[in-house]
Parts: sequence; C-alpha cells; structure tokens
Amino acid sequence: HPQQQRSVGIIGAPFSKGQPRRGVDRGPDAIRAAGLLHGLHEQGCAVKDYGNLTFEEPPDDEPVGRVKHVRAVGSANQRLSEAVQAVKLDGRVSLMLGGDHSLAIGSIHGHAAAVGQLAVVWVDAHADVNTPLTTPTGNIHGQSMSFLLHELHSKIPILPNFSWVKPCVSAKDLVYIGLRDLDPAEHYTLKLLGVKLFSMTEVDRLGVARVMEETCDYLCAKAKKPIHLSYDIDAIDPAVTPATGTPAVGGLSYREGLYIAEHLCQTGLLSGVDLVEVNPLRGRTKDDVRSTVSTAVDLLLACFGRLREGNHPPDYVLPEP
Ligand code: HAR
Ligand code: MN
Ligand code: MN
Repeated sequence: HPQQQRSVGIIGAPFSKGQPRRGVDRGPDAIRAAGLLHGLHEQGCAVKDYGNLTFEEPPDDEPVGRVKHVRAVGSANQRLSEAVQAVKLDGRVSLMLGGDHSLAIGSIHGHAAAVGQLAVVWVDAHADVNTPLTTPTGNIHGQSMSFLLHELHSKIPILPNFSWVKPCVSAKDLVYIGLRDLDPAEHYTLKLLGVKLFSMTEVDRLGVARVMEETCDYLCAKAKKPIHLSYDIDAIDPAVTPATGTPAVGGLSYREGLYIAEHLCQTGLLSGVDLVEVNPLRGRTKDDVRSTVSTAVDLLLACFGRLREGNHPPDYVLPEP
C-alpha cells in the first residue's frame, strides 16, 4: 500500500498528570515544531490538525488509595476519547500526540467506540498493566492497559471520573514489543492472561523483522481488525531518545523502532496511533531533546508511508525534454 493516500487526523494531548514529571505536556508542540505536518504533507498524506485539547483541573484531586490524580486523568481521557471518535467518524487515521501514556486509555477507548474490535500493538519498555491495586508508584501511566482489558475488569476498583471507561480490548488482541522493565504483578498478569509479548530478549533472538511478521500473523489469525499502535518513545534506547520520564537501558535501536512503524504501515490496517512520553524538559542537552523529538517524527512519518528507500507521488511522470 505504499502509494495509497493516507488521511491523518492529529490530536494534541498536552497532559502530564499520569506521572509526576513536568514537561511531557510539551510533547505535542515539540513534535509539531520538528516538522511533523510538513513531512506528512510532503509524503502525500491528507492531514488535518485538530489542535490541542484543553483539560480541566478538578479541585481536591486527592489520591484514591495509592493512585494519583485520578479525577484529572479520568476527565482528560474522557475528552480524548470523544476527540478520537470524532476523528474516526471523519474517516481519518487518528494520531494522538502525548502527553503521558495514561492517554492511551482515552485514545484506545475512543478508537474502539468508533470502529469496533481492535488489535493493539503496544511498543514500550514498560507494560503499563498495573492495576490501581498493584501499582508501586500510583502513576496511572503505568496502569493504562489494566483499564482496557476485558480480562482484568473484575480487578479494577471504582474510581472517580472513570465510570465512562469500559474495557474494549481482549488479551488475545494485544501484542507487546520492546519490554524490559516490568513489575512482578505486571509480569504475573501477562503470563496469567497469555498475552503475546516480544521483550527485548525476543527482539535479540528473532530480529525485528521476524518479530513483526509474527506480530501480524498472530493478530490477523482470525480476522483483519483495525490496528491501534501505542508507541511509547521510551521503547527506543535512551542513547537515541533520552528526553523521556522513565528511560530504560537496552532498548530498540533507531532502525528497529522505524522498522516496526514501517511494517505496521504496510499492513494497511493502521487505524489509530499514539506517540507518547516525549518530555522536552528531560534531556541533559539540547541535542538530547532534538534527537528524541526528531526520532518521534521519523517514527510517525514511517507509520504514514515514509520509506527509507525514498518515496514518490503516485502520479509522478518524468519530464520530457
Ligand atoms: N511500572 C512502573 C509503574 O507502574 C513504571 C511505569 C513506567 N512509565 C512509563 N510507562 N513510561 O511506559 O509506575
Ligand atoms: Mn508507556
Ligand atoms: Mn514506557
């Protein structure tokens, strides 16, 4: 499908309360400023930027049990879910720029509400599948998938501003790539549910090409569901993308990261994408930030048709002398 015209709807979600570090709310504007829209246009995409969402700050947002900023995260994600649904009803691939990874709750919920059953590819150093009762940190960006999995429904307590969240992903429709920093409860949960995962060990063993072949064979075994790609920039090695809140050594190379995006693009099934956890205040140097943000842009351009070999418009003709 490399020549097909792709229609993209961008939603900026400058939200940081799923984790404690300031700056991740500057991700969307940093990614735009690094040339995302220009690049998408240049490769023939029809792009509509829906702008940045604004979020309310609920008063008295005290921790519920161990979980921090529950009300803010709940209401931000409800807004995001509605925005993603609107983009899908406009017939576009939704592209959500975070913000922290708690935003996957609203992004995936809205995507599923608009198109039905999804296949989810979660590319991350972390599994983000703690429940509100297993979280060691209280940060909701480490819990997003627990709210979305049908199989964990009975393990999720009632939380303020979360009543709209309905589980919409089956464990068999989820694949993780790049894992290398899981909490014991998360590892137990993934084994219990039999979730397909390619940790960095499997990336080393199989190589990224086979990981992607197996990912798509696995997800497409029965039916070709629309794919939601949730890409946490910390999946990439911090030597390349250091400007993120919870860097983890031993990550995907730039090329492995790109290959994942290219391969999913080629399926023609990508229907929603998240790019999260870019934090322009976290790098040690300007180059740290530049490298992180430009890698994020490159991953997204690959999601929407950019090939490393080069591209040309479908109607291109050589000039006659
Ligand atoms: N597992 C830890 C927790 O639950 C750390 C989560 C790490 N943060 C992320 N998620 N960037 O991908 O808090
Ligand atoms: Mn994450
Ligand atoms: Mn992560």
